[in-house]
Amino acid sequence: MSPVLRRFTRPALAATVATLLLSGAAFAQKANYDEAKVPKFDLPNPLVAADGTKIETADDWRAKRRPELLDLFAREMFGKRPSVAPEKIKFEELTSDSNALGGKATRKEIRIYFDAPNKTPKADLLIYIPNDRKGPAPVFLMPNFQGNWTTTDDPGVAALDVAGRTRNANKKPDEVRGVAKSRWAFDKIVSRGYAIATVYYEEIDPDKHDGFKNGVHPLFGERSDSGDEPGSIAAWAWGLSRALDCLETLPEIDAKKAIVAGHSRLGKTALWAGAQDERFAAVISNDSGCGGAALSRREFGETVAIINKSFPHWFCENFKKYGADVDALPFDQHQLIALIAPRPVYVASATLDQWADPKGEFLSAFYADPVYRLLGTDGIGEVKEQPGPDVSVGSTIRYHLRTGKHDVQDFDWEQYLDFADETVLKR
Ligand code: GTR
Repeated sequence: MSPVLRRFTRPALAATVATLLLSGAAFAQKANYDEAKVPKFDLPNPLVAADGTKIETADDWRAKRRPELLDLFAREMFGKRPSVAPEKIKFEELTSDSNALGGKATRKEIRIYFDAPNKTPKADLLIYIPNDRKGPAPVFLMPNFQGNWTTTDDPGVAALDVAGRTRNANKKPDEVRGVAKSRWAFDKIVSRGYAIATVYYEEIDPDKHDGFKNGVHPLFGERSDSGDEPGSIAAWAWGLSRALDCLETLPEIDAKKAIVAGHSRLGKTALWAGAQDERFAAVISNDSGCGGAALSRREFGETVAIINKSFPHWFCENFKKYGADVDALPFDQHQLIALIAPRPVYVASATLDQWADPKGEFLSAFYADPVYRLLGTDGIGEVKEQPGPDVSVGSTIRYHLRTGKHDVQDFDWEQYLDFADETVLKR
């Protein structure tokens, strides 16, 4: 008997064996942080179609491989793309103040109704638009975790008692005003000529598993047992596209230069939103990890088995079967990045965020490169390996590994602003 097994008492051992039998994925549920234990794997080739055809031209990619991959990610991971009759979506400007951020910006709050006749569900978009601009401003769209009023001390932003919220649920909304402001470099962004729009993700869909009865899910119609009904990430991504619809209505905003960004679970969301909705001019994944930029087959840090167990509502049912066998996935996350091509994409990691597998995040960016090249860009440029901390590398595909924890910090924003200047603005 191995020393590990000997440590169990008999009943505990029986219980463990039962758990292992119940879940083939149980072995994978302890996170590995040892590079030497990363399994050997072959990555699916983004430029070979499911029927074995080589994808050799940009037209082949567009006509055959891109739709096929989008469909596979929808069917096997995020769930199919939700839809709601466009006439149900309405926008209402609630506030507008041209003297925000010490006079540098105009602040707007716009309510998005997802089912206008019923006034609910709805989500408020908070926007800061630079006052010093020559024309419509390019814009970052980035969802937030705790409410628009937590991103800033600005007392002009409404604090709302959002139904179904899972964070700070025992606190009055006003008690958490500004708590997340270190992640939101509003001043820096606006001073560089960009607008920034944010929406509280739990207004789109609360982050809990209630059988998809709350948030926007009921609008998507009766759920079948097909296994590809949309999970929460699909719903949040859909909400970001509706936020972009709203930005398109504002003359002060250049919605053709909208960059969708997200941190962590919302980084996964930004990637899926950007992959599907080609109106997004660029995509930023900040520490998105498993189910985002990190390669699933590395099983380093959080794994497909672990994420499906902890967050069963994020992905569709079909994704669950891959926890026990990631090699059976018909794609890996480099192909999610490739679906953004030829549009610029930024993947960022943090040194202390091993749970998100920084190396796996880099490798996804790296292995998306052939698609970017096929589509006529310079992809990741001359980069051949993951860089050390605190340097931004690449070209149309960019990457950095920030020193520090799982977070969004000023260093990250500085890189994103340079990236936006050098890619989106120059196009
Ligand atoms: C973690 C989860 C990650 C990441 C993170 C977050 O608990 O395991 O996949 O999404 O939450 O969103 O903060």
